[in-house]
Amino acid sequence: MTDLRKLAEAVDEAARTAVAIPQLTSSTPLTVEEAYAIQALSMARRYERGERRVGMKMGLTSRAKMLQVGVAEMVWGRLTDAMQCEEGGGLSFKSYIHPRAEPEVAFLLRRSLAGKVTAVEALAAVEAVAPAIEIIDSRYENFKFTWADVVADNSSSSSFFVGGWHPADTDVGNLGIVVEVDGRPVQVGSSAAILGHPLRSLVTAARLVALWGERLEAGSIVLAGGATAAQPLAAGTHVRAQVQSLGAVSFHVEV
Ligand code: OOG
Ligand code: MG
Repeated sequence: MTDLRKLAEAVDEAARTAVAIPQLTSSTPLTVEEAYAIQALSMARRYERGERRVGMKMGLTSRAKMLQVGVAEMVWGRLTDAMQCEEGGGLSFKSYIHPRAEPEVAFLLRRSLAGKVTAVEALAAVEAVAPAIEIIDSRYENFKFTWADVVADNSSSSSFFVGGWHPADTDVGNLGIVVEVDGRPVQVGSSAAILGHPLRSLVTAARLVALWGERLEAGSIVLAGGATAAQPLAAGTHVRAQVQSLGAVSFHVEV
């Protein structure tokens, strides 16, 4: 029988020490169900170290993202307080393996959500919306993985920045997005790239977590998924994502 606990320890240690590992599936065939069990076990190790769950992230909700990593299925992962970085602050490059930044839309929930919900119900559960940047850092060598591998690895999530919150009725349907590195535009897109509308990602998030007996908690943050391809980071650079109507979110990569 596959020892899921050992595999959870391997991805957790890779994340903790910033040392890449071979894909789990290169030595162990895994179903996506097993992969989500590994993710839960590896995140449990973080909670034991004192981290607190603050939300969830959706991933591979845009074509740009799916094409970049070669996985055509949506994924989700768990966010903890230790993963949230101060907007405008620094990111320690050496704490990551091969970090990338991607522009996202964040939802703050005022009511819990789970299972099959309509877009109207999902919107009614939203307290506020904000521009965000997720730092993804696959724990696998060469940033290469299968669907099961990436799920087991908490869907590559490693850190995130959230900009200023705006009222829930702010339309996030088709907002222009520009990611800049040192003032140069490097990625350009629209929030409509996220399943046609980021709210659809929230609807999907509620459905997917329920399959694993979870719900999106009141007070938690949900990241809708990258709207453009993710930008590889270099030490010493300044990264800024500008989202129309929502403002900017930025950080600098420390050497
Ligand atoms: C997988 C995680 C995808 C997103 O926003 O699409 C993701 C990856 O690209 O490594 O976070
Ligand atoms: Mg993401």
